[in-house]
Amino acid sequence: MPAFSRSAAPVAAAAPAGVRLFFALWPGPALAATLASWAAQAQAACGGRAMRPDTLHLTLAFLGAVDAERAAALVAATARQRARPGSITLDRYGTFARQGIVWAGPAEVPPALQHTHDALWDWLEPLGWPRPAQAFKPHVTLLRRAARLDGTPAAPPPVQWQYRRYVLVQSRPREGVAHYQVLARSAG
Ligand code: 2AM
Repeated sequence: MPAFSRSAAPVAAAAPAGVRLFFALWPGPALAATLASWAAQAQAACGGRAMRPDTLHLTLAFLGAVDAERAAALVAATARQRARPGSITLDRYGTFARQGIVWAGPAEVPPALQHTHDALWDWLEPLGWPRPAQAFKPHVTLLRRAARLDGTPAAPPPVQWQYRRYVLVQSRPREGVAHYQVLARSAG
């Protein structure tokens, strides 16, 4: 069965005051379990801290801190947005050296995913969130604070991620560990 994008946490009624938000694709449990095994394999070679299976995701748009009123408006409006459904081939590991991140991602950005990202920013930009200057680099962070980035192993055999919705997520860092709550889902 294909692993459709699905939230790991219940949808909350509204966002509390001053929240840190981002839009993401969220894997279903089967894909999250596969990616967790990738994280364990990568951790054995690179060290660092593996993301918990229920926190694995692919960020489409990071908004940073958002006040309660705008957050509530976003929660309501997200349910009226639509992703362009598509499939992502996760087939490689990459690193962000400065943050000690090891990630999994596609060798090439699928056009439907690029379109979903661009359409999301077409919506967000007029609302006041600046579109990132850098190109979209879709990735699922597997490890943080990895020490041995030059020892990154080859990725396991590719997996397909079929998605049809994205989610608006609140991030609550606690003691250096991210806790995420899905606040809203796009129409599907
Ligand atoms: P990362 O996994 O590459 O660190 C929640 O923090 C999500 O938003 C994570 O996926 C994280 O990406 C991303 N994120 C955090 N800060 C960001 C920033 N300043 N710009 C873009 N994405 C960011």
